[in-house]
Amino acid sequence: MINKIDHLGIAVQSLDETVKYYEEALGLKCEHREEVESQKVRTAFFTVGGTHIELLEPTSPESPVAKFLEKNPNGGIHHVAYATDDIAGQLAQAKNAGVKLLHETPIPGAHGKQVAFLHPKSTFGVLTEFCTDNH
Ligand code: CMX
Repeated sequence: MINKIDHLGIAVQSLDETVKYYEEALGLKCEHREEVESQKVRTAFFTVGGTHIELLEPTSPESPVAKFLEKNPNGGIHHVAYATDDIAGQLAQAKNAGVKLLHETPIPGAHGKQVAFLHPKSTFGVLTEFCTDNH
């Protein structure tokens, strides 16, 4: 079962510049920064209600986010992440429905969460993440 939208991932060219915008223009507070080695990104998190905004800056040209920014140089919404207590069950349900999985089993993400992605070509254009519900 999906419990809630955990976060929206937003690709950015500069974490520092974008954090400044979220803090100064929107009045939100950056609560957490973390580099996620496995995904080659630096992240910054904000909380809005029970949901988070995750800013993503690539740390390498091989990062999936670097490729996204090549195509979308202004940045933008990169993925929607759903919190669940059962990633394996959600992946199985999606696979049975004919969706292409990017991960057959979860991998480590930010905040010590396990994460797994569905290919945007089989989710009507939205890169979709399942993540554990522990934050
Ligand atoms: N949202 C929607 N569509 C996207 C997309 C995104 N974020 N990223 C790529 N696409 C589209 C491209 O525009 C392209 O479409 P066209 O063929 O119409 O041009 C197509 O997907 C490309 O597909 P591909 O060649 O199979 O894949 P890419 O090499 O471009 O990589 C993807 C795309 C989604 C497979 C890759 O980014 C990936 O594996 N992502 C999962 C992991 C991830 O994104 N990690 C970063 C965040 C980690 C975190 O939150 O900590």
